[in-house]
Amino acid sequence: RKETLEQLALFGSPPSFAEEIPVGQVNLPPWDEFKAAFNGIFARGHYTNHGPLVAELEEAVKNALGVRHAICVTNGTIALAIAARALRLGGQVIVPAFTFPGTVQALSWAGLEPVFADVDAHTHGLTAASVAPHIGPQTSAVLGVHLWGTACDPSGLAALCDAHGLQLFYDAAHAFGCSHAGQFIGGLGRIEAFSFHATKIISGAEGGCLTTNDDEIAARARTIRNFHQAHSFADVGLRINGKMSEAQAAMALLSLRHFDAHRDHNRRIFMRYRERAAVWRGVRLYDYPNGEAHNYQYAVLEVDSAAGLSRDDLLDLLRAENVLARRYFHPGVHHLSPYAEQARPPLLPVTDALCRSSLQIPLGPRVDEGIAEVICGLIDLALAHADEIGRRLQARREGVPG
Ligand code: T4K
Repeated sequence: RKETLEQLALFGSPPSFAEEIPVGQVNLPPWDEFKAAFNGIFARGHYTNHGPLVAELEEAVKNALGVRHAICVTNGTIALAIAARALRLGGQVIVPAFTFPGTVQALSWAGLEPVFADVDAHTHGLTAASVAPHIGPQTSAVLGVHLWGTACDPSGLAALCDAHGLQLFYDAAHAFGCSHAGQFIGGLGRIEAFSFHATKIISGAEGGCLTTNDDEIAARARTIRNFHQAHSFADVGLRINGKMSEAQAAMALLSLRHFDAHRDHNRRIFMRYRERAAVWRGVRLYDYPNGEAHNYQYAVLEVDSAAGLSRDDLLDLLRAENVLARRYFHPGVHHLSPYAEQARPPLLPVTDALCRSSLQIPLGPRVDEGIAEVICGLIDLALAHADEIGRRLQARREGVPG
């Protein structure tokens, strides 16, 4: 445990960790189970195009989340683009900019115009109040993001969308195993899109899944995911190759089998962070809704001016120690190409503030209590000497020795 400024790697001492501790750590299944699953794929010689493991995964997701339909696809971004086409949207869709670029890019690939709305400072998601001013004659839908697994104002947005005749759908990339009002996320809005990327609680290395309780929308999504005429369940027009492979399904099934253990581990580490964060001045740990199920996959800090040092100073300090914290999400999608080139840039003060203040710290199978304790100790040290660290880093940036 480091006690003084001179012990910090930022100022020349060896890092706290010899190996890098990343965010987005992969939940790998036991090797034997992985081998057995892949032996099965090799024995069957069925690698893709609606194999038995994809069917098994769809069944398992339906049962786990309590939804009528699960449609597995190749990744979360394609899932969103397929969802938008299955809803037959046109014109503009209201979406947050405080999200991963894939959320918004999916809309563009579906031929839609994203319109950015601000998010709530506490939940980090859209609200009915933040969306309402952006509704216009071209608006066809609202795409909410359950960021960090927190449900995105489902009742407020549903009421608003009903009142204006808009479709509501969700990016649930972060939200597998998280609930809202006691129900698992998966059946909210018209359709929801999960990601099974390596960094997610359920991992197929790459992968994604659509869930809905609407039979017609499910039939359209199932048809759009496959460009082959033989797999037609609805009249959809343009289609794409969005099929999930057997290899992806095998990994995702194993991930699902071990979900409870991964979630419990995450929760233990998250609770350690929460306990330690309670006394931090100017650094808030994003907390999850009380009384709901959660996957505890993300530990997100917000660094404000009371901390005495900036988010980027804390980031530099941690990274020097091989704690590979990340600025998720920075910059906001509205500042990224091609959206930054809009004639009238949107005003999103809460989003811009969050992009400046938020920092994701490591959580996952490679973080045990000891590692979490060292990370918290580094933050304690940073806060105790915030002024001096800020001064030294500023001097370094300006090329002044010391
Ligand atoms: N909506 C939301 C809200 C999302 O967060 C995402 C994806 C999507 C939609 C789209 O879903 P997908 O189309 O991806 O299914 C990563 C992921 O690639 C991306 O899936 C994820 N969100 C996003 C938050 O993070 P990068 O470019 O920042 O990933 P990368 O490669 O820098 O990895 C992050 C960290 O994870 C690394 O520090 C190390 C660790 N890692 C990563 C990979 C790929 C591993 O330990 N092993 C690995 O194999 O986007």
